[in-house]
Amino acid sequence: MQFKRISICVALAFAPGAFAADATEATLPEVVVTAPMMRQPLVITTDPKAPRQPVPAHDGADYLKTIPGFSVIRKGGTDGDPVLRGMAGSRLNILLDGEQILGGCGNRMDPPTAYVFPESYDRITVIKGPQTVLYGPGSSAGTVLFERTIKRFDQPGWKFNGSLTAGSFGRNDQVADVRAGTQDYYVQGTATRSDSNDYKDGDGRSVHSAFTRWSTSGAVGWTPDKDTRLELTGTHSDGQAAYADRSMDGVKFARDNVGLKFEKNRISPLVEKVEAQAFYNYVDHVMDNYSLRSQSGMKMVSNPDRETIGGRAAIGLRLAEATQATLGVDYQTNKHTLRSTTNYANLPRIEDANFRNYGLFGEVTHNLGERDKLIAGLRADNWNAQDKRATLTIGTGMAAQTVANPSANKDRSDTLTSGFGRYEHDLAGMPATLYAGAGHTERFPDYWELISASKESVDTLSAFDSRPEKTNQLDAGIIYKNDKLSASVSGFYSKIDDYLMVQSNYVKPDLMGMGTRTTTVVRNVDATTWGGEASLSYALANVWKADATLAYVHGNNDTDGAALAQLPPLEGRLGLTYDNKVWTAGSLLRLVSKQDRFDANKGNIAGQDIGSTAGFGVFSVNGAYRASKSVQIAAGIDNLFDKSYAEHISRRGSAVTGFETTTRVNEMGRNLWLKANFKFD
Ligand SMILES: [Cu+2]
Repeated sequence: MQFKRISICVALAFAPGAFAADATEATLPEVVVTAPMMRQPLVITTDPKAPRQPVPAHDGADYLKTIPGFSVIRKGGTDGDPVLRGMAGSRLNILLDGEQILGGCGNRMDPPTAYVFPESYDRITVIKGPQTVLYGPGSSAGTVLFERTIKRFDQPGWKFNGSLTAGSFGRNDQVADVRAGTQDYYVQGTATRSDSNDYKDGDGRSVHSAFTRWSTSGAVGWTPDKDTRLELTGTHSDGQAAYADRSMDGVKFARDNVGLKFEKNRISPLVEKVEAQAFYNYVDHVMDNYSLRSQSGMKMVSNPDRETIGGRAAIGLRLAEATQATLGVDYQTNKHTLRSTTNYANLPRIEDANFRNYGLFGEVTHNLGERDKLIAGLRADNWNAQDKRATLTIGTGMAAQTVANPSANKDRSDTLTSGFGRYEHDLAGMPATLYAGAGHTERFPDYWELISASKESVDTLSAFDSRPEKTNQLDAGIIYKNDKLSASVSGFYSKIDDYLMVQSNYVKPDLMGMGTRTTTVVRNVDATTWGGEASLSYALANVWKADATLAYVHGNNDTDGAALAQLPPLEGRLGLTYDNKVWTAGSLLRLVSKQDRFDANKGNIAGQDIGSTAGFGVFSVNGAYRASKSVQIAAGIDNLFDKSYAEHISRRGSAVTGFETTTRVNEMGRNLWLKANFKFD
């Protein structure tokens, strides 16, 4: 049964089949308005090269938005923070070809997705919930994998994949990906560039949001036989981006990367696979208040950097006919430095923190007969973090004071455990799978929760002693697929102990002990969340297809007796597509409900609640033409009725000279785009 085979193959979940399939499919993909249906429990994959509506910024976060359950905290035109089921930051593990990358910006201009150029990958995989332990520590909300698919060349050959995009507000993107090889060797070169001017919201107000981003990457590989691969990769990328939510812009987002990967399949009946990889990621970020905007007040500039080094080794074992296991170790260390003032280039970089983690993990899949399956995993992480800040800056501007850091040179270590178990059952006589699982994740606080922007704890001037966050989550759902109808429902219920909440405008005694001041603190609170996503796709006739999706999350901050902050409201999407294999036409209606469950000034490392928001609806249309096997042209009008709106969780608008200040950073008004995809071999 085809359905079952697919689900087994992913449950083996060993860096989903790097050799399994090629990105090149028979036909060019249709316009994605909502990500493809979940085909295996908790796993969704989507093609980053396919045209998408609304046209995404060329960064990782905007691409995830087409997957129900995801939302993005908007800051400007690009580099928003992705959020899954209301969970942001390091609750979502984001891996680039298996590598971790951590941003440099203390004010979160650069989530990991800011260093993702989606079209240089072949697939995006999302695994919802704490239901795998294979991809690094702490991923309590989910895991996102941006990956290339490398296929050994049967005979000498080459392939080209590319795209050109043009759109409103000066949007223009160019992407080229060339692969060539023989049976034994291959090379790949990829270049992307994406550029946009400031966009306008539905009321015609300009939003300070222009960006330019580019990337180049290369790979050389050795494939001496069909089961062995050794690959060396390198990436250099950079960009600049205007921010509408703060007083500075990002003028440099340089990334340098080197990776080495080895994998060997089918070693013996017992050893199905061995894989090992090592990587180096370096991020050099500069932000200032004068390069991309008219400066107001004092000149400010800051230049943080971060080096992240890591590795992973895993072995896939066929323990018995029905039992497969993956065992492995992973390692990650990162060091962050910061230097400021306009003279920064001549100053030494001063380390403010470093982190190190060793992980040990094992995951087992056991088939119980034809229709039932058990999957379970366990992981242990040994963490260490050092606070290298001698002093802290309390207050801003004229009120800023430098004080001794109470946690200067403190060192903390924790051993954390995570695990999950899941049961999957294929119904008899029906193309449906039911699943239910329980997971536990312990997440070490990240740089933004312990160190950055001088965050304090309630009692002291440093948040360095914040406790790890513990998530206990139940996940359950159903997947159904027959000729005409595909449907899936995934629900969750989560109890989070010591949820790491970031609270701004927190009132504390001032340093003299005479009055009060406000600051940003990190608090461990207890929280409960529940919700889920549902998707439905129905083929009305050969050429017509209707889609509907729904996503909802409800959360309580149990400690404060309030709504949990930064939760997106109920959202639904309705799509209708006509596709005769040559021409396609589609429409998308996105309906978002009001959100009056909020808790002002509370949230996460990327954003805090502002207030309630009204509901809105956005209607978009698209069309595409497959000119040949190699060329596809797609076009769309997003936000056809020029609705002016902001997402509930988006950041507060900041006063930028020459721009109107809005409550939140507004989304794009009506915009047109045209994208051509090319594929030759
Ligand atoms: Cu920054």
